[in-house]
Amino acid sequence: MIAGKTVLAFVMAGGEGTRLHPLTAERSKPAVPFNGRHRIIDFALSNLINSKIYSVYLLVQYKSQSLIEHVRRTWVMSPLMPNHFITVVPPQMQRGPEWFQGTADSVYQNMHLIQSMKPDLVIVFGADHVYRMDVRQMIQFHVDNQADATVAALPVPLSQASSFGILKTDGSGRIRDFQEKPEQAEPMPGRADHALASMGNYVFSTDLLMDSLEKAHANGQHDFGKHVLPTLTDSHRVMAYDFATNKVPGVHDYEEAGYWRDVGTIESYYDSNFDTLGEQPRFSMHNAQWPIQASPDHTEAAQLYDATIKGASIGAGVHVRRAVIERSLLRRSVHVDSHAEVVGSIVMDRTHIGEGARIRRAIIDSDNVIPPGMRIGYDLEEDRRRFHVSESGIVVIGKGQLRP
Ligand code: ADQ
Repeated sequence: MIAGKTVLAFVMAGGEGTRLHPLTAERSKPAVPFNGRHRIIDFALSNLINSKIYSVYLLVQYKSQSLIEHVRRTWVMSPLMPNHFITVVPPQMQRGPEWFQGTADSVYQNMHLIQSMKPDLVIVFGADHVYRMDVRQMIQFHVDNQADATVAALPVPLSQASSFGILKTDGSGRIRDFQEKPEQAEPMPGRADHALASMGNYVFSTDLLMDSLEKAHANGQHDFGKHVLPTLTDSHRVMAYDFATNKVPGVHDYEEAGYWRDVGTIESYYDSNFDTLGEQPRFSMHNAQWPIQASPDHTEAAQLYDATIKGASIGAGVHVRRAVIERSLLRRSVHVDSHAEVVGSIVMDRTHIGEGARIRRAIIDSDNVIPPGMRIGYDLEEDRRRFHVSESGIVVIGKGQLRP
């Protein structure tokens, strides 16, 4: 029970993540590794579990194998508690021959799960964001305001508004207008350079959700942001929950208040990883009172020999010999040979960096072997011919793209 209500959670983890290519070439966006040991999905799931919301269906679709394996390893609930589960739900064509056609359709196709549990409230959360949130506070807000639906919201710079659902609220916080990714968003009252954006996290009263999903389906509509929410704001009490009011314990003063990032592009993914580095990071991965769980790992400790390490995150099983690692994140079992240099880069599991290689401003996915002496990030023209290079010049090497 949260705020006196029974709650069922759906986490929509089926996103294709095309803008994160090639990191999403073999896995869905929520399964993309983040920081030293995590995957992006771990934020949404940790927030729910830390909020004592234990009945969770995880809706998966595209390239879900690695996500399913990660959830099986990391997110096992006690078999003794029948209402405590994180269950992966692939499309089962329960309502016709089609895959999930969009976010609303993914829940529509699983309405039988709502009918069998009969919760008071259904919460529907995205799986693609880096943040800490006490979800109970949002549910309490929904109940206190006698809302039919509640959308978590925060201001974003106007220049980014076309990537989000943009809300207009009245003085009481009730949403009067919802536009999904408008070309030209109107600024918020009192903040000329910002618009109020949906975080893609919703609380619904159960009856309204079921009714809206049936109607949307009958009209050939499949998306919460494009279809369901814009049609509800006139007829129902849909409230905006101000994420800035959400308080999570254990956050340090130096961290950015209300940190939340949609890590949907290579740039935002790269920046958000680096936000976790430093003596006073913008977003600390260390918070004993609100932990972000990662998969249990029995890899041996890292071993560093005559290495120069400046501001880095070093995962278990990493071996560095007489090399320089600067402002970088090395995930599990990365090997760096003598005289190599890794600067401003993210290097994922089991990648081997050969002797004398020099890597700058790159993301190297798992299972690559970088040949001795190779330069990456120094000549972007050359890098473009062999690798993916993002708009701002971050070189991305896909999983296992370089093998001997
Ligand atoms: P987007 O992030 O563009 O906008 P979308 O790509 O639909 O929306 O993804 C939302 C969530 O649903 C993600 O976690 C994704 O993995 C998942 N998802 C997408 N398609 C799915 C499918 N077919 N089956 C299952 N899961 C699926 C949304 C909202 C905006 C809001 C932003 C905030 O539509 O209004 O501003 O999120 O980032």
